[in-house]
Amino acid sequence: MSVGLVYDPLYLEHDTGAQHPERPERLGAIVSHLKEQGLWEELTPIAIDDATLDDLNLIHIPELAEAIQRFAATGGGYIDPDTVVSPRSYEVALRAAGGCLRAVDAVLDGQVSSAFCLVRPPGHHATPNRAMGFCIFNNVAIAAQHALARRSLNRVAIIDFDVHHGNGTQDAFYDDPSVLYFSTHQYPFYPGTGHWEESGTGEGAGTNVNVPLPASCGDAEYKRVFEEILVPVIRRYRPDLILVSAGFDAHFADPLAQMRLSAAGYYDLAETIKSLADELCGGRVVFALEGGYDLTAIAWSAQACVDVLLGNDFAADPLGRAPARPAPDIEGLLAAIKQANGLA
Ligand code: OKP
Ligand code: ZN
Repeated sequence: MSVGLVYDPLYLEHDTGAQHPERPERLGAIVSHLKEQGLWEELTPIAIDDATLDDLNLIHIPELAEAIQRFAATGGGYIDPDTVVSPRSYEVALRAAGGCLRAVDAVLDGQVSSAFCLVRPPGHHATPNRAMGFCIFNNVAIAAQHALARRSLNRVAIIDFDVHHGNGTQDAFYDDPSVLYFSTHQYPFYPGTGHWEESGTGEGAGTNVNVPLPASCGDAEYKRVFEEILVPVIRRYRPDLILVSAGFDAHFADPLAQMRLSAAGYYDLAETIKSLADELCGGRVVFALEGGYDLTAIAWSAQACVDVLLGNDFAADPLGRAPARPAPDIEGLLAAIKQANGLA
């Protein structure tokens, strides 16, 4: 069972400035942690290249790439209050998307059984026509559409456990039944979308499943959401491939959000995803990094996912479980979501 890894030092060259949470040190922390833990050498490096304009155009309007390229070439700056383009950001963003594309190919070719992509900038907020929320191109959406359009898959499931709603991915596939988009996220929160009533339109009706959670949900709440909603929804959908928008910003130590997952909680979520992949699509699953801004939390949470893919036990982390607090009541919310999705 070989587990592929996508990483390129070019990913460090997207320069967001000293104050920005989405900084190169995020990848540095994960890479050095995986090396210290002896996991780096257990992973199979996947050869990558840059996404082409044709690849980007699987999801984005051609004007987006043109605008980013021009902006970067003229020195860059902020595209929105959160999103920086530095002089090398265009080439880095092309390689982030390219990394996810090659990971999907490596899994579909049977070169590796599963893969983890350590990429930046992240992608899930990038819509077909705009970059936003730290994201330039939608790495996971592009990889999903590549699998469908070029590798003749029929159905791809995208599981997005980043604490923010992946509005860009939702937009890309809102009317498309060949992609199931499932997201857990803090709600209400940035970017404002992700209500459970946003369920898809036209042929895509019912293939967009949002689980908008109140702040303070932790390991127990997420486990329940995965068991009671994710598992039946994915089983019913029968994907040919699972992609994961793996954001580690629902960790209790994250500075941007107010959820309470631990690395052990992430291990459980990844185990559920891995067993769905084993049951439904020959284990074919690709994780791609999205957010997560506490360096210790993301290093151990990324390890938790890698350990699941490698078949290793959970490695106890120094942060441990979130300090005890009253659990938020998600009973009514889950009942409504089950009802809306025909699971009740
Ligand atoms: C990217 B990813 C209000 C604050 C918005 C943007 C957060 C982007 C998160 N302007 N902050 O999903 O982790
Ligand atoms: Zn996020």
